[in-house]
Amino acid sequence: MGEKPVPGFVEELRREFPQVEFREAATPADKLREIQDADVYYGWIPRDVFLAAKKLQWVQIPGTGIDHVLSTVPELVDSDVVLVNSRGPHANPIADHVMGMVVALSHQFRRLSEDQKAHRWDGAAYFERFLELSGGTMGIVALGDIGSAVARRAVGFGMRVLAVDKKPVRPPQGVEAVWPVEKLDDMLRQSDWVVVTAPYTKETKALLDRRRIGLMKSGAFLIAVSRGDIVDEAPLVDALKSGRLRGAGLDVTAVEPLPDSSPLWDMENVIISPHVSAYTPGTFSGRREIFKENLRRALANRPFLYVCDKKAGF
Ligand code: OXD
Repeated sequence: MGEKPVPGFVEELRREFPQVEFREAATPADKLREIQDADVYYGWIPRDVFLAAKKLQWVQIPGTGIDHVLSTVPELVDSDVVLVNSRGPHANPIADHVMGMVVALSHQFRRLSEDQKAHRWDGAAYFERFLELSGGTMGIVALGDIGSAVARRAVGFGMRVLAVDKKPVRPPQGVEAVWPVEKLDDMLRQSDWVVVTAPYTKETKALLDRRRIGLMKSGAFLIAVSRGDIVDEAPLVDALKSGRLRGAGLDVTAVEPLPDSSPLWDMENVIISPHVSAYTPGTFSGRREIFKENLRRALANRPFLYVCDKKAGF
């Protein structure tokens, strides 16, 4: 969800859109002042700023998940203000991160890295310890832009790919089936790898609860890259501790930063990354390009890219 200040972006916008007036608002006071007569807001809009707006027509957030902005600015949902996200450029890097975790877990990169630190060359310790991905089944929870990018990669690795999605989706090339969410239990029973890419909404809150984690195949892995609250962490920890689940890759956790007291930090079969899976230069520049494209579209009265369904929450 992070965004870093980009020196020169406002000047770039001014050069490219001389007919538009841009105001940079860095501090909370600047934002409250400048929003009064602004038509557009680019960034993570705070509630008091949204409420102070008089003419606001659209807000573009420089990220994918809209759960945070909808929960902190509930008035946005029923307003006429259009909410746009910047999801496109996130999909490929997040999918790369997923496959990185999959390979790192199946080939024990954490343990290899410990050996490297200790200058230990012990090939025999790894006899028959790695897992082949080809022939395994990956089940993807939500086949949106990110889920589809993961699916393409998993198909390339020779995996059987299943998915569930809230909307009817025609299975992309190589994907065996895209089921409605009602068939999630079946998908969990069949998957060696479960990858959570769904947005966080009322319906996905703790979707992977104790019962569903209990349905996962013995020896399966779980990867989560969208929102931590979709997975109930206590049963996940239990399943990982008992060895029923073989491992997990978590770029997102229920509480972020993951509290120091969480047992997940010290589990050898868990890889944690601090909600950074999308952080390539292309993601950051891509977000800004989408904003520019939407400005062009607004000026030409054409439909925006990546309009969100505020009621559905994604
Ligand atoms: C997002 C994120 O953009 O999780 O939603 O980073």
